[in-house]
Amino acid sequence: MKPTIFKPLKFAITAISMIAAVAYITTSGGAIAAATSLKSAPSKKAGDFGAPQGKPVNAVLTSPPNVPPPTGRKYPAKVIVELEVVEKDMAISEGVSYTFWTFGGTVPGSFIRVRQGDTVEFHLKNHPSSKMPHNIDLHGVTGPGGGAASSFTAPGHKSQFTFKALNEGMYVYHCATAPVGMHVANGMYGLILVEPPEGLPIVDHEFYVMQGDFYTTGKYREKGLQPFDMEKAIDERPTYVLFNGAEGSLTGDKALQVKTNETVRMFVGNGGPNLVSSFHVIGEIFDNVRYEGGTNVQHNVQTTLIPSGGAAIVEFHTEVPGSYVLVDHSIFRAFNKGALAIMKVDGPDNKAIYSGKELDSVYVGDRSAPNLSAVATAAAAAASGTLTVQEQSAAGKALFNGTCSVCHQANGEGLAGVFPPLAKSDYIAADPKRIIGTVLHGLSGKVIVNGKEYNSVMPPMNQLNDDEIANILTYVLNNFGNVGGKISADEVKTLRAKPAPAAAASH
Ligand code: HEC
Ligand SMILES: [Cu+2]
Repeated sequence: MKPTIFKPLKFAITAISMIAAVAYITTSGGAIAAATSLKSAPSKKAGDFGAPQGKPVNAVLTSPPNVPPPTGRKYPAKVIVELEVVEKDMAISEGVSYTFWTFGGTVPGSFIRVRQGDTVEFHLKNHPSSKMPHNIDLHGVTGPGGGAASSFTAPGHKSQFTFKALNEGMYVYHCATAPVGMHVANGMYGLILVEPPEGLPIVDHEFYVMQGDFYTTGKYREKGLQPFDMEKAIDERPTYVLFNGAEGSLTGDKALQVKTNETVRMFVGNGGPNLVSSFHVIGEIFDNVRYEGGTNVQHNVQTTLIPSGGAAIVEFHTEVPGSYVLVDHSIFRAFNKGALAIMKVDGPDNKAIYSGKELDSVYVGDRSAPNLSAVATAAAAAASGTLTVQEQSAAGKALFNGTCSVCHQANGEGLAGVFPPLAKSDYIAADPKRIIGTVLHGLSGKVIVNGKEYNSVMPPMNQLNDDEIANILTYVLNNFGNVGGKISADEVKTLRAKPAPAAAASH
């Protein structure tokens, strides 16, 4: 955040210039009904700024997390939007794929940016390979169905309709073909920004982030192609809650990149279909939030609520370098369902504002690894029955670093007197297979590792699935000077099915 002292002044100026801009357009365009506009002041009303001027413009569409450049126009134009629906399999998590239905090939769909008063000629195409018909309802459209009735498009067809962008704001669009919930759950939503006539203030970075909840028949991170689960969707029990359509879509190599002392604007949408988002950036405070995508601005916000089928524009200034974690602060969604993204801020330390050392793994878990491609490789190999010890170890390393290293440390040395070493552990050597139980059921009471006594508690880690435990333990066995060997997902599965031993259950 920025020193508060500058804000009221800056905003007063912005507000005055906005009013001035509206006044200018009103008199020059002459199309706003004066009586209603005065009554509804200070908020701006819907405005029809007259017939489109100049040559028609082709809208620039971008894939998330990118945002098209400002329109930069001072007059209303005819804007042509071409959007294609594509149904395709994409990764929803490492080693997990899902058949998404998309606007423009991505989840969320392409970002559309127009200016208030523009006349938008909308072309919706449905790729010939699609199995379903689709349409589009844009919340920025004034008219029945928001365009849905005019845009019903069978596979291999296209349709066209035209609307005037009367209200400025940040709007969601989505498919509204029956069963509507299923189309939305499969990723059919995106954002359309209707800029105010004077445009938005210039910032250093603009990003496009959109949350959605997903319902698969398999469990969280269960590998392979996962079908949609209608029953879970109706019960509102998502398997995944995600930013930009995939776990890891904005982490590791794909994290958002900014520098210190920059201004950042995020257009944050929520496609739902079911959940309301408590959008928060760990370690930042929003200087400005245009909540619900509307015209009012709220300052100094920690967490902003984004309804399903709604959006917000958040702005902040970067001071301290490090990793900032975007979450849905309904926090199990972040750490157990995937609603987690990272913004990397590069630049010199700023000890006056924050002194601390960076501890990525505390918040980020396995997402602090640059990427988890080894996990995807291992999943593919497991599916084809050719999983090697090396592949298991490589996948296990990424997961170990996010899960076990918090206590046992990345080098497996542990912490004297608190967390026993996994390195050269005689406890492991004595019975390598029993560590499956250690991870599944936890461990408590007295244990002696390499001649030193520990009497502490390791919590059960049974939120990890069979693959993950097998790979982590294979990594442990083949590293840190341990005995070697291999643990298979089947061995984990077999033990998981048995009741937990009494000793671990009562600690
Ligand atoms: C919250 C801290 C914590 C985490 C996370 C954790 N452990 Fe432990 N672990 C412990 C403690 C504490 C003990 C000793 C328990 C006791 O004193 O009875 C232990 C014991 C062990 C042991 C047996 C003793 C030894 O050193 O050989 C193994 C094996 C082990 N952990 C593996 C793992 C693996 C693999 C993971 C990740 C899946 C993991 N642990 C995650 C705290 C943790
Ligand atoms: Cu659809």
